[in-house]
Amino acid sequence: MTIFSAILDGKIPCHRVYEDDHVLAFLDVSPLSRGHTLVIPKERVATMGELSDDAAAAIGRVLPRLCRALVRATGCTDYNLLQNNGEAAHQAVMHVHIHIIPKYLDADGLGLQWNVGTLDEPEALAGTIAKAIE
Ligand code: DGP
Repeated sequence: MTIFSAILDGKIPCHRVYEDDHVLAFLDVSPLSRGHTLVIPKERVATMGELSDDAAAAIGRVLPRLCRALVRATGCTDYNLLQNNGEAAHQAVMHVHIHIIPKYLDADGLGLQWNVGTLDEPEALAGTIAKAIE
C-alpha cells in the first residue's frame, strides 16, 4: 500500500489534471517547479520493469498530450521527464510514476549532475542486453 494507492482509492486528495481508465495524473505535492506533474498507472506495481504492456501503452499514449498541455498551461518551453526506480535511484513512492517537470529560463526545475564515462566493450554489452529482452 503506497500513498499513490490511497490517492487512487480516493482516501487522500490530489490535484487531478487527467484521468482515464488506466492512468491518473496530478500535481506533485512537493514541486520542483510550477506545474510539476506526476503520471501514474492505475496498475499497482513499484517499478517500470514490472508494468504490463497494456498499462505501459496507456501511459505512453497520453504522455505527449500531457506534455503539450503543461507547455500550454505554464508557458514553459522546456521540461524534463524523470522516472525513478528503486531507492538507490531516488524512488520514494513505490508505485511506478513519471514526473513531468517544467524547466523555466530562471532555472527552476530539475537539477542534474551527469557524470559521463566511456563506453566499455559496447558490442558485447549491447548484445548481452539485446539477448536479455523477453
Ligand atoms: P520519487 O522520488 O520519484 O518516488 O517521487 C515521489 C514524488 O511524489 C515526490 O516528488 C513527492 C510526491 N508525493 C509524495 N507524496 C505525495 C502525495 O501525497 N501527494 C502528491 N500529490 N504527491 C506526493
